[in-house]
Amino acid sequence: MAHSQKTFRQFMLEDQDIDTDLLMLLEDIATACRAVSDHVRNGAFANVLGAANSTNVQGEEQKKLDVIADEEFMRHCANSPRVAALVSEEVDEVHWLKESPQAGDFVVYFDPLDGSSNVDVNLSVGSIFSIMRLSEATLPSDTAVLRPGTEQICAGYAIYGPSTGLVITTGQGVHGFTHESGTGEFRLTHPDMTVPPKTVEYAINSARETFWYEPVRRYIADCVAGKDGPRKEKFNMRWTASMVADVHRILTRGGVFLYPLDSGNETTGGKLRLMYEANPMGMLIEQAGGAASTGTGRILEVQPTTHHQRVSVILGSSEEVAKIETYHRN
Ligand code: P6P
Repeated sequence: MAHSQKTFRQFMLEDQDIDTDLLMLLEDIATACRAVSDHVRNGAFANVLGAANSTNVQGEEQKKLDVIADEEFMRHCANSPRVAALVSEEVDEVHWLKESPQAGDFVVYFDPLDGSSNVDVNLSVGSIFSIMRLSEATLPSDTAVLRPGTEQICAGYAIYGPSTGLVITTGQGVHGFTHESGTGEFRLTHPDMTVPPKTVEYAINSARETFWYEPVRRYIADCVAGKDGPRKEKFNMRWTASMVADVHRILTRGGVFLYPLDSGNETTGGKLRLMYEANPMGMLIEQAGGAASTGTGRILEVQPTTHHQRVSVILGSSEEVAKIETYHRN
C-alpha cells in the first residue's frame, strides 16, 4: 500500500520502531482525540459550548468542553495497564492509576482542549499530549512525574480545524495523519514534516507589547521595520490564540512562535505550561529540525519543579530561534 495511504496502526507497525505497549496507548489516545473532535464539531447541538461555571487549577474559567475533553482523555488513557499516572491541565493533582507503578510504565501529560476559548467562535482548537516512561519502580509520588522534556518518548497533538489532524513523533521524525470520516481512520497524509530553518513569519500576541522585555521588544521592532530595517526582509505576523494551530502552521510552512516571559506574566513564570504544552511542542519542533527555547536555554532541558509550572516559549524555524536567542544574550 502506498506510504501515504497507510492507517495510523499500519504506519506505526511498519515504519516506526515502537513496542506494543506504546502502540496500544497511542491508539487509545487517537480514540480520545476522535471523541473530542466529535464533541467539538457537535458542541452546538449538545449545549456544551460556553462556560462550565468552574475554574481549573490555573484559575482559568473552564469551558464545558474542557471538562468533557478531560473526561475523554482520562477514560481512554486508563485502558492500558501500563499507564501509571495522568497529568491533565484541567486537574490539580497527579491522577495515579496504580498502587505500585513499575519501571517502564507510562506517564501521560495532556492539555485535553487547548485554546478552548476559540471553540465558541468556531476557530481551530486542539489536544496536546506527551508521554514519558518511569525509569524505575516508584511509589505514586508526584515528584516521579517531574522529568525534563528530553525524557519524552512520544509527543503529539490533535488539531480540530477544517479537518481533524493528528501529528505525532516517537523520536523518529514527525508525521501527520488526517481523520477520514466514514472509516474513522487517521490516514498518513503528511509524512516527515520538517520546519524550514529560515522564516519571515512570526506569531506573538502583540497586545502584550507594553509588557515585553527589551530583547523581545527589539526583535519584534526589527521584524516590523521590514526591508528598510536591520533584517532587510518584509515580515508577516499570524496569531490564532491557539498554540496547536500556530504550531501546526509552523510545522507545515515554517515560522516562529513566541509566548515569552514578560513583566505581566513573570510572577507565574510565563503563560504556557511546561509539561503538557511546551515540552510536547518542543519535542515535535526539534524532531522536525526546528528549535525550542526559553530565550536563554533549551525548553526540553528545563528541570520541572511542579507539574503545572509555566515557562517562556520561543519555538520554530531554527535560524530564527537562534536569532532571538542572540537578542537575549546581547
Ligand atoms: P493569549 C490558549 O489559551 C493558550 O494556552 C495557547 O493555546 C495560546 O497560544 C495562548 O494561550 C493564547 O494566549 O494571551 O493570546 O490569549
